Amino acid sequence: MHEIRERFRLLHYPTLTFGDMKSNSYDNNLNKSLEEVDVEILQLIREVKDTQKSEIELIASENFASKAVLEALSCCAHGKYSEGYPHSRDYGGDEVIDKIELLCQKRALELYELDPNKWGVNVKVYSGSPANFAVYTALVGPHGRIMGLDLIDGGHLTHGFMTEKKRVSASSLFFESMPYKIDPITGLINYDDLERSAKLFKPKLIIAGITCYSRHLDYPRFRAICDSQDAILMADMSHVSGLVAGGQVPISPFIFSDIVTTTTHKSLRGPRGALVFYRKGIKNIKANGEKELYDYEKLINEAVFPGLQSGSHNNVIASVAVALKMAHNEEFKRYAKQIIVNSRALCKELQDLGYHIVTGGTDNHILLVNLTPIHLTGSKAIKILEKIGIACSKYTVPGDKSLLSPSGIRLGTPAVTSRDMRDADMKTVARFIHSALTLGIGIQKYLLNKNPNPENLVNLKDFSAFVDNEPKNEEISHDSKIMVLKKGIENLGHEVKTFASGFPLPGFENF
Ligand code: DSN
Repeated sequence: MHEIRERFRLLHYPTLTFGDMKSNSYDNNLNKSLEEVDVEILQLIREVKDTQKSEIELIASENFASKAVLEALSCCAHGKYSEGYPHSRDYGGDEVIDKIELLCQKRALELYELDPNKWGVNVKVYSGSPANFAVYTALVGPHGRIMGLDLIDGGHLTHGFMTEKKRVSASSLFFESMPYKIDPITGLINYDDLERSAKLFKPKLIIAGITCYSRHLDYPRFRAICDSQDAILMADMSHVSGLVAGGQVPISPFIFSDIVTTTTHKSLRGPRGALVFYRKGIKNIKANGEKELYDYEKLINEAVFPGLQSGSHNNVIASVAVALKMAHNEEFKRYAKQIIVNSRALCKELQDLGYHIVTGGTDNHILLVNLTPIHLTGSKAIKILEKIGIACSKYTVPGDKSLLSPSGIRLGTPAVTSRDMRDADMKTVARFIHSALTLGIGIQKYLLNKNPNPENLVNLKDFSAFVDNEPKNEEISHDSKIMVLKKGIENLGHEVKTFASGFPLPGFENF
């Protein structure tokens, strides 16, 4: 190798050393590491990693991707353009990209045990929101009607969310949406109500999907309602796709749905991406023997490209393929099972500590804690939890009137399970949550005593200021109540950090 380079130098640049030749190129930075090129960003990335190591991650939609998934994600395929589909590209040089995309499709179908004659999959949508939008674009059409679980009741933004005053999501702006609801007492989806509304609204498509709902969905019931209105059933299994892959749901959404969308980065533990599965082949054989075929494949693929996207993210497709392979084995099944064991253990411990869990329990990776009885808002709860090193999201509970002031917190176990936390650890986590919320109540009481008001209200700004920095040190040392609360936050923060740092974190060592 060295000899060849030397001959090349003598032939073309006899007066330069090889080092000179390199330094004469346009850009000498192209093979330098991030450490050499951009310490500022590297430092921030390391801070993200340090936080991940030392905190307890209970955001239900998050997870930690494996090292192999992350390696594929940062691979050279990222720079390739590949408009079109395998064997039908607008650009030359995509032969290998075709292989990656086809392999990803094959693995997606195999993982969910789908017959390639009956199901197809589009693997190039960028993420969950565009995946759902692509389906509506393909199958519902402009101003066609869709129905999804209301956001305030645990549905997703892209399932048609709008308020009384504003069509917030593009899925309600370009399509006509009507929500279905949960029962305000039980917290369970009111299927009878959905059936009645569907009869009146006559949607073209109904979405069976959740972002904050802790129970299995009744897919057979969704199917029956869709059939009664000749509607398409689309399952958005983004939150539970890892549980479906790991065989941890009683009924797979594929059995009853026409379309299944999913993100790939939640319980499935892949990179940020999405998949759109669609039925294909024979839909029905008519009385006269004529075969009616599904027409989803062409419509969906055309909606994705060229309808909504140009090039694909080929590194992501490669990385999704790795995640799908890693989800197709016994280890992943054990992982998926443990997610639910952990979720139930966390739920039980919180219930034993006196907390009210919406629906009375959980079937999946999510639990929704109703904080109304302890008079602490979801916003204040996530603030104090964040301060002591527990990340989770605020969420509305049955009875809440506004999305802006939710009375609950949503907890999820995919990420902590990827860190090898077990049911016994969930007891410790529940006790940390309890201690933090108790501190939150104490802070609220203290602030209220200091500034009494007829509404008995402490605003989030004052609460956060107390948690983060105020009062100042001099004030603290003169007020024993403040000292107890501040010391409590500090000690709990140390405990959480020591606990969390003891668990492994998937991915690269420091990155
Ligand atoms: N917003 C995400 C979640 O947390 O569930 C889904 O897009």
